[in-house]
Amino acid sequence: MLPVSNSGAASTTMVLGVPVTRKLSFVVLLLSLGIAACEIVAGIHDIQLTADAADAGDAEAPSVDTGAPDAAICHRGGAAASTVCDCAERIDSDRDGHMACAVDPKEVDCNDTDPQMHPGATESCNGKDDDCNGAVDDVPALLHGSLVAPVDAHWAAVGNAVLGTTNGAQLTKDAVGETGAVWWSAPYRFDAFDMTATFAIQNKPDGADGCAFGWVPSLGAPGVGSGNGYGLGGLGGYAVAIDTYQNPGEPPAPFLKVFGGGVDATFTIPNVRDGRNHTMRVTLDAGRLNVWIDAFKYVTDFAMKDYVPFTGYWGFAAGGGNAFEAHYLSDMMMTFPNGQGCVP
Ligand SMILES: [Ca+2]
Ligand SMILES: [Ca+2]
Ligand SMILES: [Ca+2]
Ligand SMILES: [Ca+2]
Repeated sequence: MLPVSNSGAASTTMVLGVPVTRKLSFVVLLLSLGIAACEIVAGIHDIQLTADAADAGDAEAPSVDTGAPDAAICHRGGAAASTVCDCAERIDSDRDGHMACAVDPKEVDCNDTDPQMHPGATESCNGKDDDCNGAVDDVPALLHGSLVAPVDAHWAAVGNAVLGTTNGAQLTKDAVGETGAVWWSAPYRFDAFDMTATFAIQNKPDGADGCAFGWVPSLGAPGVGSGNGYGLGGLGGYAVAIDTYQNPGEPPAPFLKVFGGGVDATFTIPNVRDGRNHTMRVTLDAGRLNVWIDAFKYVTDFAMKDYVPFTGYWGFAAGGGNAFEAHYLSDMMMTFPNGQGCVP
């Protein structure tokens, strides 16, 4: 074994005929020669996270820790390791302050050759797991595009819906048998979301059938269902609807309806069929639904029975039949707070 000082103090040593003025440089030299530094400093020195005074003014890498050795089980690459980190793994090669192996799994550098990737980094849409949390491009998504001209290119109108009017989208006209919807034309995973829509329903007491925010697994073809489902009929998935037609056993119209899967529930709300703008906010998290109308909460932690997150599309639809009315959507915004990926 080669001689080495463990004091941490600067010293001059001859190694393989080369004068090494500092222990740091000595270890670096050994590493560069392919000699495991642990052989020399086993149980005594770890690799340091940041430059120390001895590093001042040079660009040595990797750097060396003169502190106490690690003894705990470490983690590497996001998985628990069965052994302590070996010496080579305790090198902060890219000098971003994190190593490829660490006791705390949250501190593991998932790419020790990329200084932009490390725990605590900001995730961005670049195909990399910047923050080393195990998910690539898990960027919280805020989706908000104009429904008035110029209309955001993400919006797709189907059925009788018309985008880009002065009030946004007109989903149905005051005419028999109209159905229409607007969809954000990119798929997202519906595990948790926070959606707010601004809608208006024609002031027509004998109108029908209503409008709905829907999140569905597929838009199908032509991407809009029958009027007998607020423009969502046949698409599956889930919806929160303003129902404007009172069938037997239902609350006075308009009322709130939550349906899809094994869920079918109604809730009483104030009259929003008055030709004015109203807001609907819907949040879903861990299979629990909350709904606000005009900032008042009418559905609180409603359990969506057997809800399983799925990937699909979200939008706002409306429909009528032999009874009918006009429906409008002037604004709609969706947030996926848990990180859903980049906006396509
Ligand atoms: Ca690193
Ligand atoms: Ca890194
Ligand atoms: Ca990530
Ligand atoms: Ca990324």
